[in-house]
Amino acid sequence: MNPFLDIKEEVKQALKDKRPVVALESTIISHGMPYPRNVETALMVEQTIRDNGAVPATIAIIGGRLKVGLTADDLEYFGKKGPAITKVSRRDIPVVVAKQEDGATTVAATMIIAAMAGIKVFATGGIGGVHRGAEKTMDISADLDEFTKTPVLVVCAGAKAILDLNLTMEYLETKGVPVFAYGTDELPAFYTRTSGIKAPMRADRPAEIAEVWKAREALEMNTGFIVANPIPVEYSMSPERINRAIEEALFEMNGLGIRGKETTPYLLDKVQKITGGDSLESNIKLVLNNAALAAAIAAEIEK
Ligand code: PSU
Ligand code: MN
Repeated sequence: MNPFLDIKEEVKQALKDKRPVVALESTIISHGMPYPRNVETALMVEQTIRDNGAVPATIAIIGGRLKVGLTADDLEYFGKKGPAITKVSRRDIPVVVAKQEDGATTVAATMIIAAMAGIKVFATGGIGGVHRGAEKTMDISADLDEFTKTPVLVVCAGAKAILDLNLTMEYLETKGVPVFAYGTDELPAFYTRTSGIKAPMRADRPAEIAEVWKAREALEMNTGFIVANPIPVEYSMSPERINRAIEEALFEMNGLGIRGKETTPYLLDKVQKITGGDSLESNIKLVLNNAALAAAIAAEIEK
């Protein structure tokens, strides 16, 4: 066992008994939503996973320890401290561990720690991707490369339109990452159910995805999977409205010269402000929807 890992007793027991466990990230809490909705959401997501028969394991770094399973006090701490906590992706893990600091883990970093603990399934809202204008900026999230080397299945609601979805899909194809659209032929785009982009693969039941996962295991391929689960119709937003907000946020960001790891948190916050919080409501609902599907897939994998 990795000497830096601290797995919560409940999670440890579930893994030992081969019961379903679902990992959750902490950057979505600190950098993805405002306080106190971020903490409320984190608690609701954990409850949704329990209601669907799995054990939740929110992942973060506290005092340099890799924590798998947080307490309600930990969630409050991360939510309240917000963007003052270091956002940790793959490259940052050894630095934060060496300095014994706190870190909020992105999708990439959460996948790494989940895999160390033996957790196979992870639920979130949106993953990072290839940013618009990446042919000049080369801004491609480290999340995408993580799927080439870390075998964790991530349930998300597609990628946000702050990204270039076509380039993101091309990149994932090149890298050999399976992407399933759940119950649809089209790639969902986070706030909206449609994107105009045909999904490479479609799955209609958790058992279908679990079967492909088991084939991957048998083949000993260290590839992660992406399951893109469309936002429920009743919470989806108008594409015109959300795209206008995104255009405005991108314009302001370019004017400010924001780069690197700051771009995604800046855009998420700006879009929430421009839409007067409506996008936040949709965001919360889609995360809960993803948590339920992730629990169902985790249960099928352990069957
Ligand atoms: N997209 C969202 N919400 C989020 C994120 C992305 O819709 O909260 C967060 C996730 O933690 C993701 C990270 O892993 O942003 C990606 O950051 P970057 O683009 O800097 O890799
Ligand atoms: Mn980036």
